[in-house]
Amino acid sequence: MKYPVIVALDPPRGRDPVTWSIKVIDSLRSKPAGYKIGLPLLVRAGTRGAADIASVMPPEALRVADLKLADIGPVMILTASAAVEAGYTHVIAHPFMGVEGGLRDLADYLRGVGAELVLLVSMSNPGAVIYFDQFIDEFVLTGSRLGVWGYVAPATRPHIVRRVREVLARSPNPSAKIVSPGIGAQGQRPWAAIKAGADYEIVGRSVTRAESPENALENLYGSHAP
Ligand code: BMP
Repeated sequence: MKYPVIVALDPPRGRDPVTWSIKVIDSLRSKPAGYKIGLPLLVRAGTRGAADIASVMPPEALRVADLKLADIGPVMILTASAAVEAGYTHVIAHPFMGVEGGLRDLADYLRGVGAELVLLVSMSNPGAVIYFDQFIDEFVLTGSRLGVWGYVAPATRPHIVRRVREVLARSPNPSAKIVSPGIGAQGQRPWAAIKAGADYEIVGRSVTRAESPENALENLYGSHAP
């Protein structure tokens, strides 16, 4: 890993999602810490396509399935298991369904197969202040009870990242990870979330849609050291 970045593979419309993703990964190789796929890729490429994409990622890369799960436990397991079987190591879920009959089932399933749960505690869009931001502490404490690997918190509002880090510091697992989207295309500068306490920044379009994703990543991260 050269940069603490997870690259979001959201293929543009009109491009073959698998070919496009493999080209991005070929350009970036091990420079980012990992790669993230989500519904824009899965609904078009299916789990077979997602598996082909996972198979070209460097072995040490974090392979994040951004499913943003929000359902009853057994149904979340059906979805998460498809991503795990396709080679993904980390699964993102919403927290607001709660633990009983929801997140506990998912956490137990993922632990059993050696995969990791990541909870979304707030989002990078401005509207997230209305609901998500009201429950940051509760969401982090929920994750802490479940022993989650980490949390998604918005790079666009660094005070939320700082708050998650503060709550984690008093929790049983202070070294849980924070991953932060919102760099580049959504307006935030590289390293802003890392400086606020995140472990990884999520970057999509400003890297993946460049002529050379490698040069774009270097231009974003190499020239603005923290
Ligand atoms: P981009 O850098 O192109 O804006 O991509 C950001 C990525 O992070 C997208 O895959 C998006 O789904 C995801 N994301 C986000 O932008 N904000 C959030 O709060 C949570 C996300 O998962």
